[in-house]
Amino acid sequence: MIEVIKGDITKIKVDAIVNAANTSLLGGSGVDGAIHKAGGGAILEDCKKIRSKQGGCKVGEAVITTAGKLPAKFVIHTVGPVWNNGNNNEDMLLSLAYSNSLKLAADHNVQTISFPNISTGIYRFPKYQAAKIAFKTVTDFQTTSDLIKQIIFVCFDIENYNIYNELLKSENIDF
Ligand code: AR6
Repeated sequence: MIEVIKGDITKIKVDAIVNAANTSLLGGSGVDGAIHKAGGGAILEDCKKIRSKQGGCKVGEAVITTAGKLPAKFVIHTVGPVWNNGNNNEDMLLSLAYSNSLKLAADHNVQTISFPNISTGIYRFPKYQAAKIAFKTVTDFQTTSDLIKQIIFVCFDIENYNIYNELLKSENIDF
């Protein structure tokens, strides 16, 4: 089941919260800052351990840590692409950020997962295009695996919320 809600992703109870991180895994602003702030230092500690093993996280890939004080079991940190005119594999890399997060979640028996609107803030990916990629990637995943029962798109800004609701309605026609 796909749901769309408006709000702060750090407040919603799920098995795994996805973070729109950067390749350093050392935190930042936007949703990354909010997740580290609300979750506490345990998340950064885990991120540092991953850094020392594999040197961060590449664009389109995902890693998993504790959720610290957040109402979740895990945080899945993925890195979306920086929008750069659309000629640098941005669409594919954004899709990979979603699909690799879902694969990692399924590997950890996650049944409920929440996603922010990856790359649509500081990384400037056009919102409508990003939302279409997010929907297509998660619906494709659901046709291949029923391990994850609930996928929640958590929109922070009204523009994304309106776009996601529009797509949710049109996607439902096809289901
Ligand atoms: N809950 C849900 N969504 C949020 C929240 C929140 N608390 N706060 C912001 N958003 P961004 P990016 C939305 O900029 O574009 C960081 O510094 C926001 O409205 O957080 O992938 C990282 O460290 C937007 O729709 O992530 C990277 O350096 C969406 O989250 C860089 O930003 C993504 O915006 C990643 O940039």
